[in-house]
Amino acid sequence: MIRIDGDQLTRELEALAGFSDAPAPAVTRVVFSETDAKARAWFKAQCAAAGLAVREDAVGNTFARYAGSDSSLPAVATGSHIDAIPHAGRYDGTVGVLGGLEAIRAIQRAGIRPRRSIELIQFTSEEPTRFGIGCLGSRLMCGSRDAKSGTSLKDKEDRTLDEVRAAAGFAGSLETVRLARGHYAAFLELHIEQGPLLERAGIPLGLVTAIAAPATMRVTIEGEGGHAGAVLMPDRRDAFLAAAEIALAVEAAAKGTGAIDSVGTCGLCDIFPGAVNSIPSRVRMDLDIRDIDEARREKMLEQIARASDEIAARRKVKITRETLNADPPCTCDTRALAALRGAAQKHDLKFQEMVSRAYHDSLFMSRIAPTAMVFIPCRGGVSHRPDEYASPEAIAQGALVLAEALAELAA
Ligand code: HGY
Ligand code: MN
Ligand code: MN
Repeated sequence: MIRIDGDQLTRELEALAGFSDAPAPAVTRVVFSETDAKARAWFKAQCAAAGLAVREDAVGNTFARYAGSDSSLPAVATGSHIDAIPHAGRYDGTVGVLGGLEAIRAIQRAGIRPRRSIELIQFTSEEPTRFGIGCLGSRLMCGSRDAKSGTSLKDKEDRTLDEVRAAAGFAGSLETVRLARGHYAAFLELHIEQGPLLERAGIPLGLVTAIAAPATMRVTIEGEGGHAGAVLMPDRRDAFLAAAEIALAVEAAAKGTGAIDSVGTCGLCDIFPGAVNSIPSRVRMDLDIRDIDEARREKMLEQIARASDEIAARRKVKITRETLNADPPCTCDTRALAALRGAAQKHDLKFQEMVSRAYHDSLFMSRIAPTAMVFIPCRGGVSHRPDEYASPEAIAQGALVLAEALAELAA
């Protein structure tokens, strides 16, 4: 009988939340920071204590394997991320990593020796915070990005991914991160919903059937700086005011599709030179545009591009656009979903099928393995905020369903 040790899982989530560059209850844990290194070391020790074989690849994806009886068979995998955006919560990603660890331990405690190995993965840099693109570890794993990322991706200090990962102790060619389709027999990810639907419906589990298509557009606006008091308004080419109109164009594009699944915002806006009494001469803004329908998302991007060209001409500023990522959505695998559904039914747990509006490493793992996700409710649907919260019983239920599904797929 598979049983989850909810108390240990809660203690481990608390311990992991302690590795943070922001005061509790917020969590900030940016990839390859000192704090991230400490959290990684702690996590690897927890996996070793469970008797798992631990390895890391060239970009810091961490793999902890419970050996099955037939090592020639592709393993079944589960996992998520432990990096956290600034001033985030303590459950995004970590529930899937530590819930996956507890699921494996519960399978071990039940005396189950699966035929297929079960591998827990902690993906590097699921959040776009440091290198501007999300799911870096799983993108390199599935081939959505290649080794050129090592030099093309840079952080705010203009340090390349290769420099930063080497300083964090991860060497070797990024080519070696790539895993072939078929490397895993299936991939499952447990995650908080990061939305309000499960809590509103009073349903403890969500079976994710599809994951929305994310895109990030970087817009750079060059106007003319100057003294905020001395330059008269007719003579100004204020880069931030052009950026403000672009941000409103993002909202208009998302609201204009008529579909509730179209969303967009500007989450990053750097103003140069950044002094209250200096007219912004340059602005860099990153736009986050998503939809579960890829064609509709593309139309939003086109509309925003046209709007920014009109704004540039009217305000006599120079605007350049770069698409950092524009990924297709994914649909989850029916067999992997069936394993999760069977696990929920085995324990009389109600569930609803739903799409994920957040992206996850599953979006990329689905390119190389049959993939599905299981969601648990989070209070008020809040996430990416210090007041993000999932109850111990919801987390334990998610880990139980994950454990049963893993055991079934690995049998
Ligand atoms: O932004 C996302 O969807 C994910 O939480 N990184
Ligand atoms: Mn997140
Ligand atoms: Mn996440």
